[in-house]
Amino acid sequence: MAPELILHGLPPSHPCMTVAAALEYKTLPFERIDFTPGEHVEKMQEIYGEGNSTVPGLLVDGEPVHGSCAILERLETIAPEPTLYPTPQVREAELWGDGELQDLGRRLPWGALHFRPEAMGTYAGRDPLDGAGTDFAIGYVRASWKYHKVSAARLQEDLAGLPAMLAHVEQLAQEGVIGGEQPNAADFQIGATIRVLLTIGDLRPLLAGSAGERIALRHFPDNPGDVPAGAYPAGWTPSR
Ligand SMILES: N[C@@H](CCC(=O)N[C@@H](CS)C(=O)NCC(=O)O)C(=O)O
Repeated sequence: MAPELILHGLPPSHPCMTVAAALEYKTLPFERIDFTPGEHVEKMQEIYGEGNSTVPGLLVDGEPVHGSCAILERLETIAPEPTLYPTPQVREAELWGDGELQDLGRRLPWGALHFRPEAMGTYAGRDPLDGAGTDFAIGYVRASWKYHKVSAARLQEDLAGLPAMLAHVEQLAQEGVIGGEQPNAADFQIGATIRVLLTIGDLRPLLAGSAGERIALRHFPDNPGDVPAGAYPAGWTPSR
C-alpha cells in the first residue's frame, strides 16, 4: 500500500514543482499544503527540524524528508518504477541543478521584479498590480533582495554567468543525460528552474529553441509569472 504523502511548499517554488512533477510521474497520490511566505520558516522547522526552514518537505507516513534531492531519492525507494535515476550521470546532473542552477531561479526573478514590481501579481496568476499593489510589491521585493542576498552587483554577475550555465544544460541534453523520452530526476530539477527563468521576458530570447526551454515547457507547461522584456538594465542581459 502506498504511504501517506504530504508535500509542504510555498506556491511559487521551483523545487516544489520538481517534487510535485516526480510524484505525478510515479503516480503517487499526495496532499499538498502551501504555507504563507514568512510563516513557512517556523512551520517548516517545527515539522522538519531546526535549520530546515526551506521548502519543499515531504512527510512519508509522518516521517520528515527535507529538500528536493532527498525527497526524490526517497520517492525512488517508495516506487522504484518508473525510475528517476536511470544512470549515475542523472544523479550528478540533478545535484548540479540543485546546487548551481537552482539559486538563479530565485535571484533572477527577484532581480527583475525590482525594476518591474507591478509584475509581482503575475506570479500569483493575476494581472499586473495597480498603484497600491505596486507600493506593497516595492517593499516586498526589497525585503526579498535582502533575504535572498540579491544585490545589483550579484545580479549583473548572475546574468553574465548565465550563458555558461545554459551551455552546460545543452551539453547534458546532447549527452542524453536529460531531455530523453523518459523523464528523470535531472529533467525535473533543471526543467523547473528553466521554467522560472522563462517567466522573465529579458531571458526568453536566450532560451528560445534550447534544450532547457523544451524540457521546461514539456514538464511544466503552465506556470504563472511574466516580467516584460526590458526589466534588467540595458546591456546586462547576455545576447545569444
Ligand atoms: N536546494 C533546496 C533549496 C530549497 C529552497 O531554497 N527553497 C526556497 C523556495 S524556491 C525557499 O524555501 N525559500 C524560502 C526560504 O529560504 O525561507 C531544495 O531544492 O530543496
